[in-house]
Amino acid sequence: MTPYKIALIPGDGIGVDVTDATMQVLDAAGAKFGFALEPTTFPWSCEYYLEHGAMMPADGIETLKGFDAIYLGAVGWPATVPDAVSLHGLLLPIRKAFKQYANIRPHRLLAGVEGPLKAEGFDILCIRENTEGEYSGAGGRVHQGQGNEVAVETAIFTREGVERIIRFGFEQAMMRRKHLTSVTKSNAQKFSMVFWDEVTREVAADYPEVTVSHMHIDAMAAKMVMAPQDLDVIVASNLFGDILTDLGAAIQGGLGFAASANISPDRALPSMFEPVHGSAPDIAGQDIANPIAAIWSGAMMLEHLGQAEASAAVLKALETATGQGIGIRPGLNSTSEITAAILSALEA
Ligand code: GGG
Repeated sequence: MTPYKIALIPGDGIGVDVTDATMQVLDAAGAKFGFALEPTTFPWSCEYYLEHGAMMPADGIETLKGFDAIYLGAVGWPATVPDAVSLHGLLLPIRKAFKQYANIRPHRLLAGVEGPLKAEGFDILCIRENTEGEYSGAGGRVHQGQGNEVAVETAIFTREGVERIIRFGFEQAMMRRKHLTSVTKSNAQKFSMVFWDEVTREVAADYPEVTVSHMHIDAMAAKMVMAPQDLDVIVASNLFGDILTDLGAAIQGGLGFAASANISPDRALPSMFEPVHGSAPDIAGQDIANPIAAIWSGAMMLEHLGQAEASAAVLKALETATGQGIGIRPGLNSTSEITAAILSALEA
């Protein structure tokens, strides 16, 4: 069988540690299920930026076009490169160029993990709009450094962009418990978010089996803490989804457990898989980062590549390890111990 061509971007900090762990597990899954991954590693990162003045080469997007999928560790090294530069120089352009408009982030408790709320039975799928909205990069600053300085950042919501993410959310809800909550702030943001609500109602007409709720972001934050078990699929804008998924990660035990997929429904374009967490420079290279979120993201990549059985086996191995108490709390096990436990469960 032809190997899957994977563009590997370990990035910065613990991105490198968890990418290495993930590839060990995915390679083992390939050996077990009869497929191979052919990774090509790209050193695009803050270190690359310091050397070349850009997070990736000018033809970086063109280079990624020929791959079946992209796997990314983490980006950011704020001591040397401002976060806005690293994010807008690598992650966001890739999401936009390949129309990876659906950022899927699953939140649930893995076996053996309690999380701070002990929210047993909570199982949320957050669908975050990934290519426009508040992260469009439209805006500017004038009179910089002066008393009359002005900064403007425009959130862009297009009918195409809103409609397709809402529809994506409904499709996911149809495969789950058939409940969708659309998150806005349409009482305060009277143009974009009212528009979002209108489009949600239009799309909902095509999915009569799905129960729809509308919530404001502040109320949703409270709801996720008070009664996360009541939620199924959440659809939110780029910024709101980014914030809510860190909250979801906290409820599931921490950012070390939060996986994500940036999906381009256009199969001719590569989708990108990455843990939700950042590069955590303070713990980089010390063999202490939790690789679970990264490996779970790798399992999502296998599923996207059509290797559903292997994907399920990786997730099962992951939960066998956590069920045995491995990696369930920060500092309990090293990166290599957690990876070894997952590998041994997978190979059993
Ligand atoms: N592994 C993901 C990563 O490096 N995240 C850094 C970050 O700040 N991401 C913001 C975003 O996902 O939009």
